[in-house]
Amino acid sequence: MSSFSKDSDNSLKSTVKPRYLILGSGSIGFALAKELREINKAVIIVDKDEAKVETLREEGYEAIVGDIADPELPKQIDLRNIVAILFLSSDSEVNKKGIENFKDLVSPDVHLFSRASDIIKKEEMESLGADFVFMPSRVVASSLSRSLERTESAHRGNRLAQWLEGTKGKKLAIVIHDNPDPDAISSGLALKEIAKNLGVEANILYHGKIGHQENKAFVNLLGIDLSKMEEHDPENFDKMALIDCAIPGVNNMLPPNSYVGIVIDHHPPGDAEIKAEYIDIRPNFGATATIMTKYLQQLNINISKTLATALLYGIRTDTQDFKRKTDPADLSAASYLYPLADHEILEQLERPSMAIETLDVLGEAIRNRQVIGSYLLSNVGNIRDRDTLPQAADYLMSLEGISTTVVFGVTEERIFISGRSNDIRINLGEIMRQAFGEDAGGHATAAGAQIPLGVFSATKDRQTLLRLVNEAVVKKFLNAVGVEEAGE
Ligand SMILES: [Mn+2]
Repeated sequence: MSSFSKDSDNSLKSTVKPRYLILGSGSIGFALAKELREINKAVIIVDKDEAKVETLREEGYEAIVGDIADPELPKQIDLRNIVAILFLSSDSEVNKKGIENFKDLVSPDVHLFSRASDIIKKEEMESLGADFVFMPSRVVASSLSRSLERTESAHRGNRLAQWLEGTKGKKLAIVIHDNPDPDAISSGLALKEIAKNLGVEANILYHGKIGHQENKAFVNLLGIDLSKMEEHDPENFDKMALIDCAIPGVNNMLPPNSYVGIVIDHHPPGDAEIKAEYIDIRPNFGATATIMTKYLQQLNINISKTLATALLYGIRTDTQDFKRKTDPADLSAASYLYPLADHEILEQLERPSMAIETLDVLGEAIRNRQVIGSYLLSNVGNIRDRDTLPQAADYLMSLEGISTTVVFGVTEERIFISGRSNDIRINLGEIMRQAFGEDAGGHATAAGAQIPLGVFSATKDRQTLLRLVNEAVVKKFLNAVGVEEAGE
């Protein structure tokens, strides 16, 4: 502490400040130096043009006259604390020489950035040791395409808003594809929200089934309001929107020649002619929910937790968690939705199969319960996931008059037993050990055991095996707690 005075501490800081060495102060080099200085980075600029160097110095830059290709150049520069060297000459050969001159004189932690005129030069620079090589034409092109996308997206937002404003006071049918998935459902929900913001009342209509358990859970957990097409004739609406599908009668129940107001979809349209007043099809996107998220952003519409969760789940399922047909737009939409979403619900949706098995096991446990005094024992039969047992044992504790529960089931090799108790007279862990041997244990209020099926392996059919297991477990447990089994 005492070895640094305030002054020496300051000077330490200034020498430690990382510096960027810019070689070549053409339009790119100078623009970059300016940007780096704006974000408070230290830069040193080298250029062979003396007048230019003079001007740079007048503007307060640290600048040196030098030739990038000159092998003596590195010796003229203080290379301490250099974090990156940027070779920015428009002449690729000059940059290559520069890379060769500097590469062995600086630590491998120093990043070497270089400008190349074409892909061949880029590869040559990379093999010379450049860490990052860019081609100005490509950088400009990709920046332009991003700007274009932004402008387009603003334009589309305006067009959709205009269309909806023209529909104000009327009723809109939002038709999503048959047997809708989370992408279709969440996209329909988003359009409904946008419409509501612009004074248009809408219903989401579908035909078929909300099939998978996951999709049912999705609709239920988020409380999404959908109507069956059979119950709401689309003919009774003033306008119609097709979402996550594009052609009347194709993957939806609309009559083939229906007049459509809006189509928003991400499926490649193929050869079919799409007819609608407003069409937005973006086949490069992984999900229609991504397109809808863009609209919500563009139109500055408040995204509720439910809507954000739905759209995020829609994007994730349609892109299979960004593993299939994913566009950067899908990722940016997802990252926009992420902080707005309900992660507890998303987590529940991610483990639906287990939740459903838990329900099945719970159902079995309730059906097969055997109550002896305040003890409840239940054999749930075959199980795949042993974690469902403690959940069932927990749940059954809420039944009236029950102070101890024991739920057991059988996998291919073992009997698993799980118990809960709030009976202060017994220590369930002890009882389990007494009843089922050393592979048992736990606490006074929560315990478990497992028994290899070896003992029963001679049993031919599964039904008989389950019956024998049941008899043995119930008997052993009741013996351990000192209760006579009634009626045996
Ligand atoms: Mn889709």
